[in-house]
Amino acid sequence: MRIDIPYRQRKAVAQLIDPDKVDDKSLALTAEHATMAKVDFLLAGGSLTSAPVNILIEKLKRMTDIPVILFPGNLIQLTAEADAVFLLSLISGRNPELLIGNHVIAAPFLKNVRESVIPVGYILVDCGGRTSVEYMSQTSPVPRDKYDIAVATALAGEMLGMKAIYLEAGSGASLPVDIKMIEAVRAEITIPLITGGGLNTPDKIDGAFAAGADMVVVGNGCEKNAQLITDACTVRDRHNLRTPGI
Ligand code: 1GP
Repeated sequence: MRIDIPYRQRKAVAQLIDPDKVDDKSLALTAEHATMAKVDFLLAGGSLTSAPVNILIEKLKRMTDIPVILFPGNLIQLTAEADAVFLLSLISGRNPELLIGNHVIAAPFLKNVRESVIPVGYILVDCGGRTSVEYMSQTSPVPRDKYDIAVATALAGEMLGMKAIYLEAGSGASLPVDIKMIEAVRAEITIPLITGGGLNTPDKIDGAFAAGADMVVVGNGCEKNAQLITDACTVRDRHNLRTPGI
């Protein structure tokens, strides 16, 4: 399936589901809430998981028609079950395995589903406190207030052919990516802008959309508050009504 991340035409909400944090009962509830709220995409993955992501994806596809995107935290999570795959390049870091090494290993596996592969320039931003991504990737995030570095990194990602830029605060971050950083990156790139990490209230989601994010990713917040995904979609709908086609 070919999936396009929206770009300026409309806003989208993606819900991240970590296979280790759901059982069959909570997954069925999550799928039901997401379907009712009209979530645009489900992202499946996590930094470090023990439960198999392919099983999670199979279950999700039985439970809902929402497109499922693999958001792989590592090579072990690679599967062709999803409707699309984020081929993440950690362009804020200087770890060669996460810039090309893992991609070389993944490419033969992904060649038969290549039309569903979405190359994403993944930019980790320091949002206070060390995140799992930072530790697991052994890379330094972009400092929270260095907007120019984030912009230059995002531009480089676009020029390298990435189809989207993901500004990541890290799952469960105490603060989301700074609004001014989202605005600065949005002003310069001409590909979809995704942000996530610490978006655990409707106000924070509203701020990210208002600053120019095309898609927000919510994860932890929904695990703690089931209403958040509905609220996130309400905020999305308000933006889409206000600025159709912008
Ligand atoms: C993590 O951006 C996602 O990759 C989601 O973060 O779990 O903090 O919502 P949260």
